[in-house]
Amino acid sequence: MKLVMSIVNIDDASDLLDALAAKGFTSTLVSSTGGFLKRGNDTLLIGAPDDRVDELLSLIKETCHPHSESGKQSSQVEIGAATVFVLDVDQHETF
Ligand code: 2BA
Repeated sequence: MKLVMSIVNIDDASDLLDALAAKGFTSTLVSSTGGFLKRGNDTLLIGAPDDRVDELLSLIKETCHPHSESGKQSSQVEIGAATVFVLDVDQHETF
C-alpha cells in the first residue's frame, strides 16, 4: 500500500475529492499553507493499493490545473497542478 500526499490548488480540491470517490479511492483533505507564498493550498492524503497508484496519479493530472499567482514583488509565480509524494505504508489499520 502507498500513501499519496498531493498538494493541490484550493480551486481544484473539491473536483479531485469527487473524482477520487467516484473511482473508489478514500481520501482526507487537510488545509495547508505553501511555505514560499504563504498562501492556502490543500493537501490530500490518499491511501491506495500499489497496483492503483498509476491510475491515481493520472486522475490527479487530469483533474488539477497549473496556474500563476502574483508573488511578493508583483512578479508572477508559476504553481504546478499538483505536488505529489508517494510513500510506502508499513501498516494500515482502521479500528
Ligand atoms: P509554495 O511553497 O507557496 O510555492 C508556490 C510556488 O512558488 C511553487 O510552485 C514554485 O513555483 C515557487 N517556489 C517555491 N519555492 C520557491 C523558492 N524557494 N524559490 C523560488 N520559487 C519558489 P510549486 O512548485 O508548484 O509548489 C506548489 C506548492 O506545493 C508549494 O507552495 C508547497 O506548498 C508545495 N510544495 C512544492 N514542493 C514541495 C516540497 N519539495 N516539499 C513540500 N511541499 C512542497
